[in-house]
Amino acid sequence: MRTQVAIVGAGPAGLLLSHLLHLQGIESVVLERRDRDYVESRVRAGVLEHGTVEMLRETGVGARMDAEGMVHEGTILRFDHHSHRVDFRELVDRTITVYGQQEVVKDLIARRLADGADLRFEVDDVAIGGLDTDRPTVTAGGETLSADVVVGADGFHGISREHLKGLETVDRTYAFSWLGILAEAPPSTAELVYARHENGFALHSMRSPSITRMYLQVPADEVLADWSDDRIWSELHTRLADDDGFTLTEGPLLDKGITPMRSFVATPMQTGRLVTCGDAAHIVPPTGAKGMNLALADVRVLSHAIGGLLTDGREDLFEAYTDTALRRVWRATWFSWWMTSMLHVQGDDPFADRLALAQLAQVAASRPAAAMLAESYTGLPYEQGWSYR
Ligand code: FAS
Ligand code: PHB
Repeated sequence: MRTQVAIVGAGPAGLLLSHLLHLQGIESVVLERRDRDYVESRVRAGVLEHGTVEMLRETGVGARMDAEGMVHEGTILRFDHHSHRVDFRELVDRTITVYGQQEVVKDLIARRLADGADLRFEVDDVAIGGLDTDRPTVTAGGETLSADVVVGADGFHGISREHLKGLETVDRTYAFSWLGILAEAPPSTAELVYARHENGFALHSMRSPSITRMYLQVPADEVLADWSDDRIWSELHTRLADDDGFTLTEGPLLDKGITPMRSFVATPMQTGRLVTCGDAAHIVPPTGAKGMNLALADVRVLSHAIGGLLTDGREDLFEAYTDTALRRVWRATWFSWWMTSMLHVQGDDPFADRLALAQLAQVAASRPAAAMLAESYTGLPYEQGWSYR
């Protein structure tokens, strides 16, 4: 069999790429090793940048997001038991939308299937070959698919990155992880609260008017079994408390898990006609809410580059993909590291902890510092000339 683009992975990156290519009349096949229910129920990111919202809306997959997503015009930084609001609308005239990653995935799968896409779930033993030709292949389930381009959208633990020639990786692991919960409880705040308490970081986010999403900083090697529901709630009350009467509403836990924190960038993001995007190429700590947004920003550039290659015979855009994508990847990697360093307690480094508090005070007191946070958090403007078509 043959196709124009073979995509490994049906996460947000693989699915959006398949959709954006379809809008250009370019066919693709998506091969996903998990089943559809698993992919649609994985609880991960929760915040969509301004540009992500516009891209999903403009490409016809934003209707449910616009109906159910929660638009936020600011966020709260809480330290020394006081809250400081960063006003996105006033500072940069942009907003974010709280809408779970799994909802984006459901919307993309529904649209791709409605458009007759070749989405293959529960595909085992995917293998990539023919990379020294301009007809690379993907083999799975005993069938070989030849393509003009193979895309590794297979996440951090995927198989595509290992095929990249001259691969160089840089990374940083952090001495802490995030314990995340999903609770059947109405959010106790209208906007996200990022709290830096002497016990550690806590984040109050949400998924809907009746579902709250929260996180606690825990040691990197923490064991989930050591955290009873009562202990989780007790620590959330402690870390989120302020001197202005904040109260936290509890509810039954629907999900809990521990996510390690790392920064990771692999270059190049392409070899011949194999190209990677999203978590297959880079990982950021979730503090800045960049992970999924950065994956989708890669796809915006990549869909334009593949369109240029396969529709207009332009090699230049495709060859420039890595350098173009990396400019945003590194700015988002810096921002995610900066937010993580500012908000998490390092414990064994009192100098770093004092710097973090000073950085928070700077953001709270200085309009330019607050505007810099607001600009990156709501999403850097996309580069000129790189559209998704
Ligand atoms: P994904 O990992 O989402 O998708 C890759 C897909 O490829 C998966 O469906 C996988 O099953 C499939 N695959 C892998 N190997 C394969 C193979 N060999 N053959 C076929 N298919 C294969 N980001 C935030 O912004 N905020 C958060 O709070 C946040 N929380 C997170 C929590 C966790 C536990 C994790 C792991 C990530 C979190 N992220 C968060 C980051 C996350 O949202 C990613 O940035 C986002 O999923 C990236 O999307 P993709 O690049 O599509 O990769
Ligand atoms: C989430 O709602 O899952 C979320 C929100 C903001 C972050 C990280 C995670 O910075």
